Amino acid sequence: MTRLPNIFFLLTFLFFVSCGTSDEEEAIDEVEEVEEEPTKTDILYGDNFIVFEPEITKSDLGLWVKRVPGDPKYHVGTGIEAINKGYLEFTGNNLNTGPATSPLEYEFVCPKTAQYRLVMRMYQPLADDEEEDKRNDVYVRLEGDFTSGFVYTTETLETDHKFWGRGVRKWGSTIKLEAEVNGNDVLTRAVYNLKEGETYTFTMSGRAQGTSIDYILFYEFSLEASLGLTIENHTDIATELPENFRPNVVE
Ligand SMILES: [Ca+2]
Repeated sequence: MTRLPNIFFLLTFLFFVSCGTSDEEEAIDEVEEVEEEPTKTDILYGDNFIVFEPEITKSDLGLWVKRVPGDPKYHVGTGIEAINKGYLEFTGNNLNTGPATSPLEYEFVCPKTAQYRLVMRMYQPLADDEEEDKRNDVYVRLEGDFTSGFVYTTETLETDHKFWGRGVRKWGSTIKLEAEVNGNDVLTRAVYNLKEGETYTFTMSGRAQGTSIDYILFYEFSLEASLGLTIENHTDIATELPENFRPNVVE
């Protein structure tokens, strides 16, 4: 008859041990969540997009200059300010063109097999007398296991080509490549067939002096239809795409 109280004691003991373990697990989960807080040095991966600040490159900035508040050349603007209050301005070559200079590399892993379009938030620091087709382009190329998703050959997308757009004294975007297709000069979107889990190296080099890049975005091309996006000259991608398509914002 003395066994029953002993069993009761044992079960009670196990109950409290069990509760204790559960609390510890919750505490560990909380610590892990804190450690996973994003920083602006991260590439932000969505289900169907990849976005990052140009400043996160591990390459030497060369003739690219970081513009931040307090710099007299920092563009505040009237709309959405530069994300994370910073961007890179290319200071080499001239306002029209020049060789691919100061290459900046970015390595990312594709989150989902799909077609992705490249766009960048871009600003042209034009003087009053300068035409709107100046200070508006960079060179881009991509390395990795991919094929071209539109009219350009894969080889074209693997080598430096002009990537341009409009952001006339305000934040706009670079949205089109310029390259030959069957002997003709073609200016249209750059679309890449990327594979989930593959690592890609994206390279942006300076072309026209003054071209300023706030952030770089690859988004699944089908979103243009499903979200009803209009991506054309002068579009500010920060306002045209949903807010979560911007880089992590860190105060
Ligand atoms: Ca930025």
